[in-house]
Amino acid sequence: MTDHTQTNLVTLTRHVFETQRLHPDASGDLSLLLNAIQIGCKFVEACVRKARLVHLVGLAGNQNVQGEDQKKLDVLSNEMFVNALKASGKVKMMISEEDEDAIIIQGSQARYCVTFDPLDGSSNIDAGVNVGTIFGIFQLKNHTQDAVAKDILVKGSEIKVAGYCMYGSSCNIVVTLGSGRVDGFTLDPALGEFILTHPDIRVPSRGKIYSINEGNSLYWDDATRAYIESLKNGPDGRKPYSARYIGSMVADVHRTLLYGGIFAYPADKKSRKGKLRILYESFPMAKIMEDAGGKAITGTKRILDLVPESIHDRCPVFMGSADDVEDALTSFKTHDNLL
Ligand code: P6P
Repeated sequence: MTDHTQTNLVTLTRHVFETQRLHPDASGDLSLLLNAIQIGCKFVEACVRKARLVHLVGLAGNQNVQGEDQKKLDVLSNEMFVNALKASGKVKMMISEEDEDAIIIQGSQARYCVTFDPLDGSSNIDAGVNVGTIFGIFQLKNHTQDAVAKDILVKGSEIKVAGYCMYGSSCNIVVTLGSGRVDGFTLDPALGEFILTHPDIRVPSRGKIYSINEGNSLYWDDATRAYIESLKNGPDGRKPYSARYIGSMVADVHRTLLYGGIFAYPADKKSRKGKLRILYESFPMAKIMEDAGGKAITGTKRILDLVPESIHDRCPVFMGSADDVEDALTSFKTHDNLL
């Protein structure tokens, strides 16, 4: 009987070190930073997995900067990532969805700012729906003095590393280390390691799925409404697209990345800049989508060309298969839309 046990495992840690070795001038700081992020993801995975058993689910009695009720897991996840990143010694500033102000490490000579949403989609936790952590890593230009929040108000294309961890039936990290490729890793609980399972992910050039909250259609502008209608009626003589919407960005983007199609959270009359936050949702996901061969726009411009006005600034999002996003852009040019 042939033993199929894998003995040459590519773990995320090995993948990061092998990528680092491609850059002789690399300091190794990013590798240590990514190790801290891995620790945070493993902790959150363990908490999400046992949430119902230890009554972690349910409101923590606080509200975050977005005015949303914080769930216990939000609070725990945020604390874990902040502590792990601080302990790495490689972070100068952090921007978290759960903290109103930038978290600045006084006196740090580190070069990196990490933007993250520690538990995106957390309103779905009680229903056992997939939730996730989204992160981006930026190299700060000023790394001699203490950082200030405005140091991270830079163009999205400055992002160096982008990734997410999805907590569901399995725990998956999808990451681009800035070399133009996206790889997926699955946590092996027995080893406590993320193992390469989805090498060099490429998003299909066109899909058959559209993903948007149609409950907001009353507030959409004509451009969004016309484009979505075109998908429902069968664009250019093709079969109508199927609708899939989970309401957890990590889950909706992960499906779009693997299956193709388009995910959208547009600006509308209720949310004039859309809902998704630029620094720790739109930028990281746009970087991943582009490095996997897809596209990501606000409706009129490339998301990675944006410069946020504040650390919790928002933007409209249309991202996914290149041909689908191009079709959306063409459709929008024939209608006036909000942004
Ligand atoms: P809606 C979760 O709160 C989140 O920020 C994203 O994960 C998700 O894509 C979006 O909001 C869902 O928003 O308004 O459709 O429930």
